[in-house]
Amino acid sequence: MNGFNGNNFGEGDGAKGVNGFSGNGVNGHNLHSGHGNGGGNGSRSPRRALITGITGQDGSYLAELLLAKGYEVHGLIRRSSTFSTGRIDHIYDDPHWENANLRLHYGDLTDSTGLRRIIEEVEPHEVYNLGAQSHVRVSFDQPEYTADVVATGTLRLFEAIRDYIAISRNSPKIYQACSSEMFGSSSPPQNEQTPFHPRSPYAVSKVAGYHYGVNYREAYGLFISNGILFNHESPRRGGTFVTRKITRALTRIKLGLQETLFLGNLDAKRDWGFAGDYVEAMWRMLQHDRPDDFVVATGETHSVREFLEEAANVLEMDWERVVEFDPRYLRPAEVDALLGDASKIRETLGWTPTVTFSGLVRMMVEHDLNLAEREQVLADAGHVMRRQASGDE
Ligand code: NAP
Ligand code: F7E
Repeated sequence: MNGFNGNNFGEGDGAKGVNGFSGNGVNGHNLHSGHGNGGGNGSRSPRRALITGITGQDGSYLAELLLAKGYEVHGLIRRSSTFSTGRIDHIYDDPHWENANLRLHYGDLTDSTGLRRIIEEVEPHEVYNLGAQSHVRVSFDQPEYTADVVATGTLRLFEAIRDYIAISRNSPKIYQACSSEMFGSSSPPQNEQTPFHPRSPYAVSKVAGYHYGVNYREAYGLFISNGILFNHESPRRGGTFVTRKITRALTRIKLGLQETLFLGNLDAKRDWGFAGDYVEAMWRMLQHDRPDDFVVATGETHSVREFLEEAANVLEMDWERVVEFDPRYLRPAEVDALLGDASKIRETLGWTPTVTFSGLVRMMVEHDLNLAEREQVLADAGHVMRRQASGDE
């Protein structure tokens, strides 16, 4: 098949996939076998999606959703000295299997030639641009890199798609991951009409990505939908975002694996939803008959302190005895209060969240308690506990 597999993840790694799996994924089983839409060696699937950021929280849920809908899913993956596929190992197919519906390609949003090559090979019908240096605090430490990936990376991707459209008869629909951080200091509630007032290099770069989207829509007629998503969390959330940091630490403290949780500003308020619900909103935006901008949120806001209280209640703990303030977790400029008004997507696309705030906290705590219990078994068996160098976020 015309070089389709030429850039497939795993190419060049000998007989095994790049992760060294010779079977159908990390657990030796494939949750998505049986879709049978044809992989790289058979006839091409009528619905192909390319996801940048597939190894991230949202990328993993979106890949699951699209596979379940029968898509052939392609993901952009960065080369790393350690494996970064932990969130998608359970849906990973051996690329040598003819019916593999999940294909990974080495690439990077800072590398335009690679982006062009992958788009020409995949010939996607839908592109979801989720790749980003997504940590707000880190963006103050690495502003230039953040801009390169989040702002210019978006521009590179749009340009690659524009050139691809010119040489093909295919015009992919594009989802652009924007953020409630773009609203920054604008007063809540925030909706599609609320002015942007970004408060971090990350947020400034997301505003640029948003405007590239609008501009390429107006100038070249590209189908680009901007999803302005408020915070969304899950058991797959990165460990340095405050929700997961709290649920990981409190569960470990509960089992005696850790003593203290150091945090910054407990007064910040966020509109926290469940990531699984939010990827459904992304997909719905691309099934709409025209590109548009949509706020995605729960319409409820809670402080970091309230998240702590809720998590501690599930564990029947007194959080005030174990949490300490550390100024290193404060930001040079803070976003005090976010509360989304998602009326437009509810009325236009029929999207509503299914997981409540307390349901989300419980889901994360129960997951992390299970992780901590496993860690405790290892500790009790005398295995040395591994400390994690997670940085200063
Ligand atoms: P995440 O867990 O941090 O995942 C980010 C993904 O981007 C990872 O797959 C990462 O790859 C990849 N990436 C980083 N730098 C890249 C580069 N230079 N080239 C290609 N890929 C790169 O983020 P998330 O929570 O899933 O969020 C998904 C998107 O939505 C991001 O754009 C984020 O900014 C945006 N967003 C998130 C939220 C939220 O609350 N979660 C809200 C609004 C908007 P590695 O695995 O190799 O690091
Ligand atoms: O911080 C406060 C912190 O890092 C939430 C990203 O997905 O959502 C996320 O950005 C709040 C902030 O998320 C700690 O100051 C207190 O006010 O979990 P976070 P974020 O900055 O809201 C948006 C929508 C995105 O687009 C981003 O990609 O919690 N906070 N103490 C702390 N935050 C962290 N990380 N660590 C602390 O110790």
